[in-house]
Amino acid sequence: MKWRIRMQIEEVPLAGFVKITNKDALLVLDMQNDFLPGGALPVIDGDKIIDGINNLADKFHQNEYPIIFTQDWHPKDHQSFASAHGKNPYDLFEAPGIGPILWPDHCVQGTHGANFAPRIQTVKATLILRKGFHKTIDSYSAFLENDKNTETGLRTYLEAIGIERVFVCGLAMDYCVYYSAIDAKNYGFDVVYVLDLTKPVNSPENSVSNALQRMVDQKIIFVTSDQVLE
Ligand code: VGL
Ligand code: ZN
Repeated sequence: MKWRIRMQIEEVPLAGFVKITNKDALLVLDMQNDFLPGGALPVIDGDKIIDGINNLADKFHQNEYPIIFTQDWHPKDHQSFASAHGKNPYDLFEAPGIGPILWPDHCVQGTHGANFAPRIQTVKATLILRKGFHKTIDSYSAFLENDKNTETGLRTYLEAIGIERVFVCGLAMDYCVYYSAIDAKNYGFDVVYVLDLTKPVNSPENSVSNALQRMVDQKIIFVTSDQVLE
């Protein structure tokens, strides 16, 4: 049998202390009711990172550095939903702009599940960016939709306000946070992935180790939130 050693969370190399400057922005992915325990697409322990994200956001907010919150924002018949294909949530499925798995109906525009978790302090946001609103294209990344062609505008926004480095956190570790980190790096930003302020979906098998390995390969920097200094 062919196998390879896969990256585990405990094996990710941490960079040590990093000091934030006015060239930094904080990007918080999809801290919405549907991604928390009890929601439609629950991420285990997703609620455990709320306080840490609020504290990290404080460090940016106190210095008037930009904070971007994203909001997954699907039409009710979105093609990433298993229900749109007569299939089961988490079934493997590949189509242009959709996949590698199908999701439960989640973050439908205007529903409670799409609202931000009550305790997450979006009041500190300088920008709230919605994504995933094209019916036939999913958007894991805050920068680029899954057709790998349609930009959200975040890249241009960050460039326009002089940002050179992006700190990423939120939900989920192996989807929206991961794809946002990769795209930010591809667009020429330095990326700091805040490892303790994210939790994974963990499906399909190895989604976490594959994501971590690729980010390490792409020279994305990893820290824990206690290593982020004002
Ligand atoms: C996400 C799956 C589907 C995420 C969004 O926020 O990571 N994952 N939609
Ligand atoms: Zn979604």
